[in-house]
Amino acid sequence: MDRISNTNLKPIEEYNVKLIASMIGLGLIGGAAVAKEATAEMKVPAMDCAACTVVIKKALTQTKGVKNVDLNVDKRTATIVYEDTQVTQAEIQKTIEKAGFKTERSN
Ligand SMILES: [Cu+2]
Repeated sequence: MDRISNTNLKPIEEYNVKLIASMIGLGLIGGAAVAKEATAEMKVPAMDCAACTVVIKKALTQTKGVKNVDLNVDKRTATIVYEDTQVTQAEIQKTIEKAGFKTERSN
């Protein structure tokens, strides 16, 4: 019984190694080394208190491809780091606007 499962296991292990290798090749795994990161900077004039930032941050962190959200209430700016293979700056701005805040691109 042990013998049979051992011989059955080997091709699966080999397959997994090949699969992982091809995933690295495709850039599906491997993290920052292969991912293309971009930064979107914008003004959010109506973002004037902590409650606003909570709403905006929640909307953005639920957006695929968004890696980091930095909101500055005093300056009314938003700096978002994202993977440009998964989302665009225009989509990020649309997300913020859907949450109720107009945006002005500043980069
Ligand atoms: Cu507010």
